[in-house]
Order: sequence, then C-alpha cells, then structure tokens
Amino acid sequence: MVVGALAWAAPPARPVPVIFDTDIGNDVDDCLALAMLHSFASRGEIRLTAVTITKDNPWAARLASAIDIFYGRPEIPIGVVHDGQTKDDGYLKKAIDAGHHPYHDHPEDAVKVLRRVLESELDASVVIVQVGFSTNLAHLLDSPGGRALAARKVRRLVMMAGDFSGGGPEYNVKTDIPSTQRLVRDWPGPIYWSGFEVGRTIKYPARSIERDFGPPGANPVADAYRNYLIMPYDRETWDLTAALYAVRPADGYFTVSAPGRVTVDAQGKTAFTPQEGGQHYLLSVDDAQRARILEAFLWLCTQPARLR
Ligand SMILES: [Ca+2]
Repeated sequence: MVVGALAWAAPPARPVPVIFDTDIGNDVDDCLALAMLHSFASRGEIRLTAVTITKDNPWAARLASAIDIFYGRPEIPIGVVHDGQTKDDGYLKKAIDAGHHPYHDHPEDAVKVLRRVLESELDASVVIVQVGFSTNLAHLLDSPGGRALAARKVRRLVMMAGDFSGGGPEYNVKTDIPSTQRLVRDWPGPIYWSGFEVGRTIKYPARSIERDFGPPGANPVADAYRNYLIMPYDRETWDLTAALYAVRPADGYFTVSAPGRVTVDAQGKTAFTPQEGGQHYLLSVDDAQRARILEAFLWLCTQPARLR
C-alpha cells in the first residue's frame, strides 16, 4: 500500500551543502557542471550554498549568475577573486548576449563569501567542488582563522586538477602553481582529485547540447557551448566528474585510490604517492564506469529547470 510504504520510508537525508568554486569562462565544462549541481539541488540531494569564481573577469560572475537565475536560484551568493588569473572574457559575454540572459551584478569577495557560508553551516558538513584554480581556497587558508574554519566545517574537497597519467602540467594547476602547492601542503582535510585523465575520456555529446536545451537563446549553458567552439563538438567532462563524485561518492561511479600525498613541482606537474594516513585520494574510471557516468551526466544535465 502506498500509505504504508510512505509511513515506513526513512526520513529524507539532509541535503548536503555544496560550494562550487569555478574558473567559468576559460573552458566550458564548468557550465554543465553548474547545471548538474542545480539538478542535484532540485532533487533535494544538495543545497548549492555559494558559487565562488577564480577567473578574474567580471563576466564570469555574470554568467554564473545567469545560470543560477535560469535554474531558479537567483539568491545563491556569488564571490569573486581579486588579483586572480585569466583576465579575458572568453565566450562569457557572447553566451549571455546570445539569449539576453538576465544576471545580477556586484558580487562579493570570494573569501568573504566562503567564510560566511562555512560559518553558517554545521561542523563537518560542507562539500567543496573546486574546478578551476586554487586561488580562492589558498586565500581562505591565508585569512585569519581560515584554516581552522575549513578544518571544522568542510567534509571533503573534490578537485578537478592535476594530471596523474604522466602528462605535463595540467591547466588548473599551472595557472596558479603557488596556490595549488599551498593547498596540497596545508588544506586540513581530505582532498579527492579528478585528474585530467579522468574527464578526458568521457565526452559530453554535442547532439545533447543541440537537442535537449531548447533553441539558441533559450538556455545560458547551451549558449555557452555554442559560443565556446564551433558546433558541433563533443566536449570533455573534466569538471562534471568532480561535481558528480562530490555529491554521490558512494555510488560506485569512480574508483578511489588508497590514501596518499599529491605533490606539485615548480612547473606545476603533479604526482601521487600512496602513503598510510595520507589525506589525498585519486579518482579513476574503467569502461563500465565511464558508461554509467555518461548516462548520469545526460540525465542530470538535461533535467529541466525547476518550476517555481
Ligand atoms: Ca574549469
């Protein structure tokens, strides 16, 4: 019986507070990752408590704001980096102009937002997804009491960063090497790394961008894809992998390594050494996991914006 089933159902889990730290506007996968987080929020799996930005261009916050508004959450605080990396506006303004997408302006300082949100949440509850440079989180550690605040409030940090397949310095690391070095040395809790080699092997299909998001001008995420490269192209899902693991770590989408330590050299090359008691973990995927992950991306990214 339906009534009986409801009576016996476990109470819903408390939505996990998530902070999305992004360099939106450099590559384009940040946009789909943010769309996916909105779907998780609509499903009650998370609360998207802040978006903080490490790309030092005002249009980055505007596109993040446009996406938040499109998905029905205009109230999400947005924090921006100061004296950060990558000043160009890339595809950002073009994506907004393509649909005259509304946005809010005058975002706050990223560290101020991070501190306020962390202070307002329960201890050991917050999940941070970092899919750009480590600038904001390094600044958080530099702020008075920032490291202790992170230690008390953050449950896990999931990063799209590094290359652990023997490749050269990965973009997110090499763009701000000192900040990544600071994080691997001083971040007080566990860090899960989705390296370049993970998202590189799972591509989000152009046919979904063209078919599932409405016509040009309808959705700022699809408009970002249309203005980043010439359509059609399938794009790697680096940032989406970090977002998926951050929200659903127990669902077997990824294989998690034994604990270890990540090191970052002067050129930005990353290496992982297994180490008992280490606080760093590498994510990896096999073919079966890739298929499941892509299916999850397609369902989650194309979920319609919630009705208000
Ligand atoms: Ca990114």
